[in-house]
Amino acid sequence: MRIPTLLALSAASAAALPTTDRLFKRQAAANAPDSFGLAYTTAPPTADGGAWSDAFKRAAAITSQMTLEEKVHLVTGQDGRCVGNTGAVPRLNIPQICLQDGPTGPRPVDGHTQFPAGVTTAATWDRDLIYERSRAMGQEFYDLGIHVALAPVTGGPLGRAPAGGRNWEGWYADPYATGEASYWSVKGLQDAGVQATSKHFIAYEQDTSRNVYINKSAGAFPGIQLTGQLPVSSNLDDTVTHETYLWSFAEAVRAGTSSVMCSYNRINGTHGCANSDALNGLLKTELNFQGFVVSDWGGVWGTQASVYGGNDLDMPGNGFNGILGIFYGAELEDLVNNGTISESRLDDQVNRILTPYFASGQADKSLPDIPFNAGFTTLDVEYRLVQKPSTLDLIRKIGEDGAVLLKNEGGLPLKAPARIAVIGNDAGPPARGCGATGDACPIGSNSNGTLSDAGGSGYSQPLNLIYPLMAIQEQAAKDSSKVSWVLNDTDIVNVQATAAAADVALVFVSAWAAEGYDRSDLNLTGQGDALIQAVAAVNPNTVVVMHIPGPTLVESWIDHPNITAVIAPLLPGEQTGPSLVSLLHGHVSPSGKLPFSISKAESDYPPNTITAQTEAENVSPQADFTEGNNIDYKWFDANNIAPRFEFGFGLGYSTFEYSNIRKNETFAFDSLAIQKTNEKFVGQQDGESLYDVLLSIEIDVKNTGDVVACEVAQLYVEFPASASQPVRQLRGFDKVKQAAPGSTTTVSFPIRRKDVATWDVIQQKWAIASEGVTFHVGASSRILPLTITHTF
Ligand SMILES: *[C@@H]1O[C@H](CO)[C@@H](O)[C@H](O)[C@H]1NC(C)=O
Ligand SMILES: *[C@@H]1O[C@H](CO)[C@@H](O)[C@H](O)[C@H]1NC(C)=O
Ligand SMILES: *[C@@H]1O[C@H](CO)[C@@H](O)[C@H](O)[C@H]1NC(C)=O
Ligand SMILES: *[C@@H]1O[C@H](CO)[C@@H](O)[C@H](O)[C@H]1NC(C)=O
Ligand SMILES: *[C@@H]1O[C@H](CO)[C@@H](O)[C@H](O)[C@H]1NC(C)=O
Ligand SMILES: *[C@@H]1O[C@H](CO)[C@@H](O)[C@H](O)[C@H]1NC(C)=O
Ligand SMILES: *[C@@H]1O[C@H](CO)[C@@H](O)[C@H](O)[C@H]1NC(C)=O
Ligand SMILES: CC(=O)N[C@H]1CO[C@H](CO)[C@@H](O)[C@@H]1O
Repeated sequence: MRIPTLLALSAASAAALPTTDRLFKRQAAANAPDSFGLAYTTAPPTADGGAWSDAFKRAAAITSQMTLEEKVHLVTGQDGRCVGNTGAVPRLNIPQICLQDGPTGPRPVDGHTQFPAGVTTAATWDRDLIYERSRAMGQEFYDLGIHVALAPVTGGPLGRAPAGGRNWEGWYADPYATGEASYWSVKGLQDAGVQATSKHFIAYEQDTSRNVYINKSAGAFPGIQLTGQLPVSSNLDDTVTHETYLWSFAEAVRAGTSSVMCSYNRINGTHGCANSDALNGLLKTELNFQGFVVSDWGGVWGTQASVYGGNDLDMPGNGFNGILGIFYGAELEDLVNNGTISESRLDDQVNRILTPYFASGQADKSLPDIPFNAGFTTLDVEYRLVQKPSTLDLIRKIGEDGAVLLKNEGGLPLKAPARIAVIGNDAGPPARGCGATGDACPIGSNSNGTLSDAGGSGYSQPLNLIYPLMAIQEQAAKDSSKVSWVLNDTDIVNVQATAAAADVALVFVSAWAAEGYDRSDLNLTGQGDALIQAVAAVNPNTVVVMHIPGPTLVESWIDHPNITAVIAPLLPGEQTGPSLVSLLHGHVSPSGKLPFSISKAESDYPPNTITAQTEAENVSPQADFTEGNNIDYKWFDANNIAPRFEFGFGLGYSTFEYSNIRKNETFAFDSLAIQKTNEKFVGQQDGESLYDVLLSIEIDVKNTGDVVACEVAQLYVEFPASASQPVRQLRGFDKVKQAAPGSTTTVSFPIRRKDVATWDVIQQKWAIASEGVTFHVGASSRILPLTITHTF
């Protein structure tokens, strides 16, 4: 299916429509394909900002005192000590606002934490841990003097492409669950006093051909190839935009995110950072976003287009030697002076940057100074201890609760073995160390030790990487067990000799991923499969540990009778060793569940989710989202494909029984919105919100095993066939924590209007399923023993 070519309205005829029509008539007033989005000349200006009304007044009072030059300076990236810096206005006490990577912790500097990646945190399915991780991370950003954390990833990518290079930075291959994580991760960062950046808006689902703007006459950017190819265009219809890709950003706005980063990809042919439909329409009008849009670094391709299109802050602008394009600046000043861009639009840009700055409290209590220089040519890394001892406990717990036990035929927990063999490079220390100045731990290859985090701007240096072998030896010393190891994956002779002589062989494998490209396949990296097979051939108690960033094929060995357990801690951060040992030895029962599906073959996922063409083949590559809403498990359900391990699946050392599904029809107004969106629904009355809770579905979960354990209960909604929706869609989850053997816990899933609504393209509103829905509840997307129907 190709997206039909759109009728482009001229700016003049678009301006003739009343504001709301203009902003919602996307079919008509869309951005012309392969052009900049010039359809709207004004973004809806910031209003009182809901929760930010005082901050907005302070911002507006400052903005009104600024000269044109000062305003332009502020919205244009400047050289400075951070990866991104706004222009300061010292006369009015406005400092350079510092923006710094990234989603697994601040970088680069020594003394902070390498947190578990988003994907591992997602696998805990624990909103409290999602919040606590961001809160602790936010404190580290704050203590390093960073105003704006370039985190979290809130659904771009969402995980449409199983091989996506950056999926691990985000959460679940599902909009609802990613929405929950977006909300709690934004809130956690901001409660620590740092401003959050929700990214990447929108439909940023592949790194192949993301094609950053490079000023060819200014020089070359290290590692980025010069190309004349435009960024890939994500082409998706209105329904899929709302029901799948916008959902998690709505939750980020509800949590009060300070900023949203627009994406490198084009959307329906128009650059993400110049896309008026997306930024002015969806984000600033429909979601009522009151903060600032910041371009991804090199995401701006033209000043006028991007300011019209709804981007507020150009990054890195004059930073990085101007190589990623110096837009805004003098050109913006000219455009305002000659009336092409109204000064009120520029005022709005400034207000949008200053309002969350005031709201965050950062103007009233200056931050610690910044102990690094992350500029383009210099990288001065200093040591400032910002890691708290309690953060190590927290990330160890996330590592424990986010590891997914995929297979267990008696291999785990370990039964006080006398001799343990540890096999594989992924168990050991990185050969080149964990340098602070580069991303040496790891970058470019995963064959340099254990994979605790993946690569790119989402990578964060560990303070102390406690790798698996180290932690296993520490435990073995207490147990008087013998540990032998071979960390060379290709030294099969020694691998087999060592594995054969042990009571249990722990074989460590990984799959590498990094920003800037996508995985070339879904296989383990290097010799992973061969290594596992070599070990399993000689040891009847082989336990596989997988450090993986997303879907990874296990078919060539998963049914091997000598493989007695398989556990996937994903990317657990710097406490990777201790958290794994807790699970191996049964100090804690595993309770992680997959935030994506693992298939039997790569071809089982939706086809063509990575558009890969050279510049010669196609200067304007297109990614048509033909699978619609059916990403990940919804595709397997719709096409009756049996996955190897389904979305939401994970084992533990105990067992749980689900029973007694019932409704609790107590209504509750939305109590979570820090900023309210403008999302509308059919039949809406004054005072009602799309996020009001209509009823709750309750169930009982009993621990029927022998050990204290946690269990993630999940709720999926099935719409009537007439709604043309995915077979089942996740709309609730809850983690039963520390359930004692024999105990029963009541789980309650609140159902909001949006959870049982579909997007009505004609009315441009959500429509609650009037024919009613069926709720399915259970332990995974395919283990759903309980059902109940409800009519609204
Ligand atoms: C893309 O274009 C389609 C077709 O006109 C439209 O319905 C949809 O809302 C657009 N998506 C975005 C994100 O602008
Ligand atoms: C590109 O670089 C040239 C040479 O340094 C400079 O004159 C020009 O302004 C730059 N253009 C942009 C958009 O950065
Ligand atoms: C306004 O200024 C811009 C930037 O210098 C220039 O490209 C454009 O042609 C000018 N427009 C008018 C109407 O003067
Ligand atoms: C790993 O083992 C292979 C096969 O024995 C050998 O050729 C290679 O040199 C070893 N690598 C290292 C780093 O020792
Ligand atoms: C990935 O693994 C499968 C199954 O082991 C194998 O058939 C396939 O050739 C591998 N693909 C690549 C690109 O190595
Ligand atoms: C399992 O391990 C034993 C060694 O204990 C070996 O003899 C046997 O061949 C292995 N099984 C398979 C299927 O490789
Ligand atoms: C129904 O839900 C309300 C609100 O959460 C709660 O106060 C009440 O106890 C619940 N009733 C039953 C019977 O569980
Ligand atoms: C021992 C080992 O595998 N070293 C690798 C570490 O990473 C570098 C760079 O990617 C490779 O060249 C080495 O072979």
